[in-house]
Amino acid sequence: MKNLTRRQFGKTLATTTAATALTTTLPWQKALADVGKPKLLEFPKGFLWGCATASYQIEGAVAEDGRKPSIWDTFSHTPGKTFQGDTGDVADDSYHLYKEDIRLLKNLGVSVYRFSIAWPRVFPDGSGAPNPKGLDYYNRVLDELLKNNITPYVTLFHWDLPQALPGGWQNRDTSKAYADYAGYVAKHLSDRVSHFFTINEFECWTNLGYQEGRFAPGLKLPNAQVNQIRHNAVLAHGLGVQAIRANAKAGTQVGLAENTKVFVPVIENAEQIKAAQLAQREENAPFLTAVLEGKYTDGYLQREGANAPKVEPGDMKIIGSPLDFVGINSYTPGYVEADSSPSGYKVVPRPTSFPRMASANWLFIGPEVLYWAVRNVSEIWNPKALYITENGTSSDDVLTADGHIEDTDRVMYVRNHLTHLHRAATEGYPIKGYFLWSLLDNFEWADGYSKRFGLHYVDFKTQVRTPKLSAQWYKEAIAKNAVE
Ligand code: GBH
Repeated sequence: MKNLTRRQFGKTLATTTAATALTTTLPWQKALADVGKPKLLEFPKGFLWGCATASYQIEGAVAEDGRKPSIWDTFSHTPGKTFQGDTGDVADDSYHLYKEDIRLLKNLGVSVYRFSIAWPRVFPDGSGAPNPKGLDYYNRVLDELLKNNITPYVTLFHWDLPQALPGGWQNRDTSKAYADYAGYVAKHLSDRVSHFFTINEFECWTNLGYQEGRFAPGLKLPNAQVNQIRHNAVLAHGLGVQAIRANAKAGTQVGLAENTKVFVPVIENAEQIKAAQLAQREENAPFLTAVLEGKYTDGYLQREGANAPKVEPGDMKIIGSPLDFVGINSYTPGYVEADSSPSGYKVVPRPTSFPRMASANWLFIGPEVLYWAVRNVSEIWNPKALYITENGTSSDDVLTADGHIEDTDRVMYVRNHLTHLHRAATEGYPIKGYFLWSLLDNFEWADGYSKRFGLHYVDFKTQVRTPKLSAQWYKEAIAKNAVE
């Protein structure tokens, strides 16, 4: 009776009569015992499990060892910009507690850790003279990670732009300053760092920082100017790739971490999959598409018309500099369906009833997003390697009287997403690893400390870290290299 298919199981059930003696084990009971066995979804051997964080969200120590302000220091200190005026002045104090944080990583059993370097520690004025004490901190972090057999994956820009740079990202010179900074870091750290991410989430900080004004520097610029900033951003990426290659040890891998909009076909058939991939390319035109193709799509240039960015000769070639891998930050899906418009697709608005995490109104739940992220990007652009560089959820975590955090919602969210990532991994797409956002509760940008994304609960008064249920769950998944 072993290994019944569902159909056979149903038939067996239907033909089992009440006359069967109740003292013997019924066929369906045997079948059920089989059905109930855990089925491990094993990831390919060597799949990399990790966690991610970012400098301004965890470090604190904003005025120590020569660091000068970033635009996030200025913004968070401006009344009314962040939840209850929260700032990153102290955050998780990981600047001092990094050894403890690396112990947490070690205890989880991760093999990789993605963290970011604060540009204003290394070049306090953005350009000009480097500050050796700034890099010293990252040297300490790297040495501690390597001592613990954890491979560092380093992001060079996770939004903390040095305040001193004249004109910020509105100024094309900032792209050049970024490249100098990236080359300098690569030169000094590539003996121990083999993977660099140029820039984290173009779309997020350009839209929210320069168009909607909800992130630093809090501007609400017209679209033509924002498009120019978007262009400066991808140009910085391309110049950064070249500077890293020119300065780093041979074999250093370079990529980016982008929260590309991911489109899930409404029905998994050829026509709808094609529509999802058309949308994937077109709706990400200013960022991932430009970077991976070295051109802006005709559709983007037409849509933007007179507002399209001014492109100087040679820019697009720089922007399209070849990459070693693509990192995707993915939290929530979009849906499209095929239609007869010239684009061939229509973005489907979500019904108001679409489920989302109760902790955040932007966290729509569609775990299949991880499968389609990997598949769409692979089939459109054929990158050499892919990583999920962020995925996770906030949760209304409560510390119980006996010191536990039972974040079953985070466990559910992560498990379901990994189930779909497993599909991509076993279908042969070049997905190499997964970084959970985040190791710790931290400064969640405009939401301050009101949103908790960590596997570890942080008491921001005492800096005590407590592993949540999700940390225990993740640790077990990593040990098994599998989800159930
Ligand atoms: C990532 O952004 C970031 O890389 C990371 O730093 C961050 O902590 C993490 O995700 C979690 O947010 O309610 O309309 O104000 C992901 C994209 C952009 C999603 C900002 C939330 C605010 C939505 N995030 N967005 S809103």
